[in-house]
Amino acid sequence: MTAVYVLNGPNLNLLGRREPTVYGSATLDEIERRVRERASEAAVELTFGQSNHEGELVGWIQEAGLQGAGVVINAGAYTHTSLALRDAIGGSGAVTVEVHISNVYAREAFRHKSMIAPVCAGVICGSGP
Ligand code: CA2
Repeated sequence: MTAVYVLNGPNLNLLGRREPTVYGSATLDEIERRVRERASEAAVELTFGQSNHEGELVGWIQEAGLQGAGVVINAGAYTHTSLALRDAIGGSGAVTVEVHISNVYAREAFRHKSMIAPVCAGVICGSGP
């Protein structure tokens, strides 16, 4: 069975409660429900997680790599800063797709640089929750 880890980084637990004009009105629980529905239709074994802690995200990425699972990650602000996440993705061997709710390229210049994009299979951004 195909396995996928869907990982969410810092502050994404606040989705739907603040800044709806930027990030939409869906909560992370609602997003998880939708993703679980799709995963079950596609017979994908899903692990869904959110953490405000870089090390916990690193742990899940390593776990995914060891299990031969893929990773879909919205690393939040760590996208732009985290060498640890980049090394985890690159070193784990987990095929990883970077996602963002907002179009980071239409926002501040500091959001245009992704530390993790070079070790990801692809990037999706700006399509909302
Ligand atoms: O657009 C995205 O998905 C981001 O990954 C969201 C990050 C931001 O740092 C990235 O540049 C782009 C921020 C997540 C913060 O989430 C909040 C949600 C609701 C209220 C406040 C913050």
